Amino acid sequence: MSTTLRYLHHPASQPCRAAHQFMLENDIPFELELVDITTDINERPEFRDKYNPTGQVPILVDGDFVIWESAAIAFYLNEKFHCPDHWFGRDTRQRGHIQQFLQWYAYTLRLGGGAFHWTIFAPMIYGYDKDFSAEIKKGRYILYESLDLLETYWLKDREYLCGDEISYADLTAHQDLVSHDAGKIIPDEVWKKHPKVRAWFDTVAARPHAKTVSAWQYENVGKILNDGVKFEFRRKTAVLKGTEVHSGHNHGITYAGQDDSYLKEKSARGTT
Ligand SMILES: N[C@@H](CCC(=O)N[C@@H](CS)C(=O)NCC(=O)O)C(=O)O
Repeated sequence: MSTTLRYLHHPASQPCRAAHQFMLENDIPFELELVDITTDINERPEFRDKYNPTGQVPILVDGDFVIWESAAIAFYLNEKFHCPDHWFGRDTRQRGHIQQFLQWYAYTLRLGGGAFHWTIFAPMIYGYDKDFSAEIKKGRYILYESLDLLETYWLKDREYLCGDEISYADLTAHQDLVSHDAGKIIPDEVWKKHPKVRAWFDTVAARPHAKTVSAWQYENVGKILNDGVKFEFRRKTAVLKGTEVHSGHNHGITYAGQDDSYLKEKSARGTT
């Protein structure tokens, strides 16, 4: 018996957009269900018990099977629907390479999303009188480091991140940069120093489904930046967990990038 797939998501979420785009690109039938993460609905015990103990989206419900983590969702669907091999790799090496990217991404580019979150959404969650400069600095540091590696390693001699064809790695990384692009987090001079990343970003952005899933982000972040629109967040917790700066929690050990030295050094070298 076939069941209708339910995809629980929010369009402001980079991982949600990536798996969403994967489903659209592969004509996978599903029903879209909005989880309003501007409220605390996803933090409630009943939501966590039923769907995801971390409370995060995206979540895929396939009958009595529930799976979360965007890359795992796409991987599951890739197998279930026998999608073209290029998405998760045609051979052992390419499959390994794509997994390598996804794991690298999770602790680099993804956490660099803090630069966006703490600049654009955090004031609406915690108040405009709060100082998020430490979080933003940390996010930018990780983001710029990630951009450097995208430029000099992942895209060094190929059109896409893991080869000459698009893979899930491209969808996930692209959607992270969509948020930065919409939030004008990456200055023009930094884009200019990463021409391969820029060309790759534009190539992936030109895919019709990229536009479909990114439209909400560009439109609404545009309203925040250009028209001073403020969204009401009925929650007082970070939407991008893992990107907060907890100065007292690391026994006073400073993390690289806590001061401006990295950013200054990079701009002195002309690399950011
Ligand atoms: N590693 C996860 C990250 C998911 C994630 O960060 N989701 C965020 C939105 S971008 C979320 O649900 N935030 C709401 C919350 O944490 O309460 C994935 O790839 O699915």
